[in-house]
Order: sequence, then structure tokens, then C-alpha cells
Amino acid sequence: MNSELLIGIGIGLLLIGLLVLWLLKKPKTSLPVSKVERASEILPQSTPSLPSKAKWSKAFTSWLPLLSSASKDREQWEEALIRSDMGPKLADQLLGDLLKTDMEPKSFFVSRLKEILRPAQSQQLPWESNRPWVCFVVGVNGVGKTSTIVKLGAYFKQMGKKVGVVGADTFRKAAIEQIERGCQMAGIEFFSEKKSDEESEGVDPSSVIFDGLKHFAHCDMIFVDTSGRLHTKKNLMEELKKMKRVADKVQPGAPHDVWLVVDSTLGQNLVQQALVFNEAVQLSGLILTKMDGLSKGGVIFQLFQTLQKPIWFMAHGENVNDISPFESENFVEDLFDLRAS
Ligand SMILES: Nc1nc2c(ncn2[C@@H]2O[C@H](COP(=O)(O)OP(=O)(O)OP(=O)(O)O)[C@@H](O)[C@H]2O)c(=O)[nH]1
Ligand SMILES: [Mg+2]
Repeated sequence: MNSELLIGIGIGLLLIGLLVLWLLKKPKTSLPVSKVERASEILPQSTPSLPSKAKWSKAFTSWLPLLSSASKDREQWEEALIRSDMGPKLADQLLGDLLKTDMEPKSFFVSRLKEILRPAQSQQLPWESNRPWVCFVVGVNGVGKTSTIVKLGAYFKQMGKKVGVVGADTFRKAAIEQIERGCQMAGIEFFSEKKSDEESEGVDPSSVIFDGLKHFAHCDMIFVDTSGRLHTKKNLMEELKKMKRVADKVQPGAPHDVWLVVDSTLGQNLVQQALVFNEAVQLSGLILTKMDGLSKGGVIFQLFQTLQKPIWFMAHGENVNDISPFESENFVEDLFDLRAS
């Protein structure tokens, strides 16, 4: 082999080497991100933000000794699960799986609980499918319906939506005043029957809905505040059914959604409440309130497992911004304090 050929081969190898080095060092262009399907990206995000340290991270503090010792003691875990209001059925399932798996308890619970709540995070945006989109907000008294509506109104207003609120809780005059004040402060349009002091209490809520929906025909979305109680002995559920029928008369198809507000501090009772409401008015979703006071986190899992309805929002305080879209994975990670604060 003559020397010219050898030099040629040497130069060729050198060039190939340089090319390989250049390719290795070349910054990687990011791949197109496939359609991401997280509620955080489909639900409007703006002012309302999660508290820097999730206020519900206390919910499983009673589990800490067991988690840190990585104990798999059957009796201790059985008690811990029941005490956290998981309910006997779910507690049994979780305990059985925990004892079977090789995973440490913490990783096991984080992964199983995420799995249970994953379908609770809906991928739909129901308020985009109808105009005006009408949503009834229902629940027993004191759970946080009125304050949640004001928070939601402010939330969606920030997204550029035209929001109307109908005050159909005619049980107390104070209730109408409360929501009217809240709406005024948040700059949201409000409607209720304007009657004299004595008459405004006890007005037929269905007639308020009838007029309210007409009044807000120009809006993008209408939230209807309902009562948890009635003046008459009439059954609340029958009254809610009538309210639905009346809404449908004004705008066929309305209400498009019926969201149940549940006070997350109420424990097991709220599961029963949710079943009763669902039976009567076919709920299309849940809102969890008072998450800042949640001490028995298991009830959220029990509620979702029983009802299988999307959880749309969580309210976690008394300020108008204390509301966040529900994100199942983050929620579970916060329960175990896994996310950086
Ligand atoms: N800490 C905390 N308090 C809340 C939250 N949501 C509501 N509240 C409080 O709970 C109380 C009841 O709230 P309302 O909004 O009036 O409840 P409601 O369901 O409309 O009650 P009724 O109209 O009587 O049926 C009020 O003192 C609210 O400030 C929350 O997320 N966290
Ligand atoms: Mg109210």
C-alpha cells in the first residue's frame, strides 16, 4: 500500500471521527410534545394558585409513624386506613394489596391512590359546549355553595368569561344578601327576585331560575345557587327536580351540569349525602370545599370510588382566590408532602 493511500485513509477516518464528535455534541432539538392531557393544561389557569404548601398535606399525618418505619403490620394499617375515613370496602382492598406487594408502604400508597383518583380528573370542558352554559350548584346547608360560586365566578371572569349568578336560595334573605355582596365584590353579574324584605324569603326558587336564566341569556355561563334547606316541608330533592325542569323550559338542555359541593371535613357522612343527591338530580361533578381543614384524607378516595363523578375544583380557604382546579396526581403528592413547596 503506498503512502498516499495510507494518508488518504487516515484523513478519511479523521473526518468520520470529527463528524461523530460533532453529532454527539449537537444540542438535541426537543421532540414535538404530544397532546398533553392534564387538567392543568385544559382548565383555565390564572390567579387562583395552589397554596405554596398544600393545606391538605396534614390529611395523612396519622400515617407518618407507619410510613417512616415502612411497617406492614396488618392491624396497625387496618386501623390507620379506617381512621382516615377510607371506608371499609376501600380499606380492605388497599390492605390486601399492601400486604401482597413488595413495594414499601409509601410508594405503594402514592401509586395506588393516584391510580384510584386518575379518572376523577376530567378531560372535558363542559362550559365550552353550550352558551350560556348553566350549572346548578347543590349541596346541604353550610357546605360552601355560595362562597364557592363567588370563587368560581371570579375564576372564570379572569378567563374572560361573561358570568351570571342566579341566587335561587330563597330560604333566607341573608343568603341572597350574602351572594349579592360576594358577586358585587368580585364584579360578577347577579340576579335574584327583588321583593320587599318580608316577601324575598320563601319566593319559589323555580320562579327565580325562570327569570334568572332569561335575564342572563347574553352570558357565557350561569351558576345557580340553590338552598340546602326549604321553608316548607316539601322534599328538597323534589324541589331541585322541579328547578331542573323549569331550567330546561327556559333553555332546553339546561342545566347542563349539576355540581355537588361537599365539605371535605364532614367525614363519612358526605358519601351518603352525595349518593342521595345523585339519585335525585343526577350529579355531573363534585367540588370539594374546606380542603384547608381536611384531616381525614381517605374520605376523598371513598367518595370518588363510590360516586365515580369528576372532581372539578377544590376550595381551600375563605378568600375569593382560594380555589383550584382539581389535579389528581398533584393532589396525592401533596397528601404525602412529595412536592417541593
Ligand atoms: N376554611 C374554609 N371555609 C370555607 C370554605 N368554603 C366555605 N367556607 C365557609 O363555610 C361557611 C359556609 O359557607 P357558605 O358558602 O355560606 O355555605 P352554603 O353551602 O352556601 O350554606 P347555606 O347557604 O346555608 O346552605 C362560610 O363561613 C364560609 O366562609 C373553604 O374552602 N375553607
Ligand atoms: Mg348559601
